[in-house]
Amino acid sequence: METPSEDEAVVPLYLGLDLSTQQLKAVVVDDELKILHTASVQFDSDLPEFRTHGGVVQNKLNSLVVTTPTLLWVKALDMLMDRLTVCGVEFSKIVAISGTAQQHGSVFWYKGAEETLQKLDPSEFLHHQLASCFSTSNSPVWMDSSTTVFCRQLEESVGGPKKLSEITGSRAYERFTASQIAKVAKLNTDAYNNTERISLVSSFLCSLFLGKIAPIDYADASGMNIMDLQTKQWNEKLLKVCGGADLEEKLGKPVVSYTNLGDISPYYVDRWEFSKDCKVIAFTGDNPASMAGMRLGKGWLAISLGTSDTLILWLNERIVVTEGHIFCNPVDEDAYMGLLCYKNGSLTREKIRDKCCDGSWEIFNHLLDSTPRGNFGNMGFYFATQEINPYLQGDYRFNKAGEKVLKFTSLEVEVRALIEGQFIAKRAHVEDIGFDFDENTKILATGGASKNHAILQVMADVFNAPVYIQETSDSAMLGAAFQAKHGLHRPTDFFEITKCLPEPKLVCEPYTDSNEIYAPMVERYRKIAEELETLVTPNYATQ
Ligand code: XUL
Repeated sequence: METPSEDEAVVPLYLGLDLSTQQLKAVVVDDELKILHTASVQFDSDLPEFRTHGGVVQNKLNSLVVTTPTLLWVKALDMLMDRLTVCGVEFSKIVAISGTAQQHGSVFWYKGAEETLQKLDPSEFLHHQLASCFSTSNSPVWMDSSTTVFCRQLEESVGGPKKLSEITGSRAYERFTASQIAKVAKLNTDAYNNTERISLVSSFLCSLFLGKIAPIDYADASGMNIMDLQTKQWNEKLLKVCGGADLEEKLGKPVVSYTNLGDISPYYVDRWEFSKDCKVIAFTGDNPASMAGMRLGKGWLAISLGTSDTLILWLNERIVVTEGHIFCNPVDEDAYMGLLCYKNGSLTREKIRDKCCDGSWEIFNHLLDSTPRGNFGNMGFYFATQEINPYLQGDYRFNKAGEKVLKFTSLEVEVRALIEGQFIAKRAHVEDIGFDFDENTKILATGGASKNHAILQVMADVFNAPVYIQETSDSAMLGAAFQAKHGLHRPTDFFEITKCLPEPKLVCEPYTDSNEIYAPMVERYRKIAEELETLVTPNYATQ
């Protein structure tokens, strides 16, 4: 067999897309997963005709209703393809595509839409051809919280929130897709009846590349409140409550997250000169894709410190949780992932920084470093906005004797109480969601505050585990590109595919007595949270 000359040798490229709330982005990587090109389309500024703010439209009569015009996403893809061309991307070298999108949002395809997708004219823009393909012109997105009544119905239909969580991995949440579908079926019945298929935002974007309605992947399907995590099938009772007999058909059968779905639509071959052999790998939600992008394996826990703090972790087994979410694992179909979201992240940290340190992180870090681990037995929990887990708002301070106090004796005690309190609560929740802490536990810190060494040291101590950081940002988009290569090369394992990438960097290790100090404080937190929560009645509609 002749070896191809250098000119003939094809250098394979992979394309990863990310349809998030405010923008659509793409990355092209080479076979070593090195970034070659990126491009993006900002919804508010690049597509002002849709009049979105932060990529969404808040309903004027009911602020709980938050949507995005579906056609905006289609038009954004037309623009993104142009921008990738301008960057010099050689589409013909792309061998596989995958993608990710904001979770939970839904797209309602009008009758006949799949046929339109199959017969796209390469001389026309997508958004011209798909203009009448949606039975609801606005897609509900994850920021919508208007479906409380449907959430309660879902829970009641199976025997309560715990039972729903046992089946689907989460109790009912307004933003999850099942209650959103139930709302359309009940309140917009004509549109529902005229709907041929329902996609998640991820599988919708995938459909545009596949030229037919793409299946929903297991990981993103776990954010719907309708898939049985055990059997990975839609649950019959829940199908019935949400839509009725035909909902199963409208959703199609879910698939493993790294499924190779086949060849790209001829539209891209003719219009953008993609190879006709380019494969489309199932698209997934942004949190599962982030897990892939961070290459989070067994024993790893990712803590993202941003506007809202988010924890993602690898789970070998699933347990039933009433707080937090269990999803199917996007890179290993036999495993699971845990997701914990907190509303009080950096804004709450900044509030205490402003109050105690004149807005200076330098002073904040100095105060943090000048107090001992364990904070003389003082503990504080600060919820500037209504927290989901625990369901509390306000500031709660406790002294060594466990008495509630209005103020601490010094600013440094307040600063340490905030940071320790945030991590102590997270450690309790991580334990509750079934994560096994042992000597192999490692933490990957990401997000804005992951640059703050003093905060990371407290993280290492409270979790009694080493803390690492990684250079990469845009982990969801990169995860999609890695998944493109992974899906194409199955059965090779995901971590084998991505081992060419640099290892995360160790930044902090826990002191040897950390567990002795913090394990009892985690127990104290559990009791405090339980007592405080019994004093409030949750109004889940705000979540
Ligand atoms: C997770 C969630 C958000 C969206 C937005 O449950 O609602 O993280 O995925 O990107």
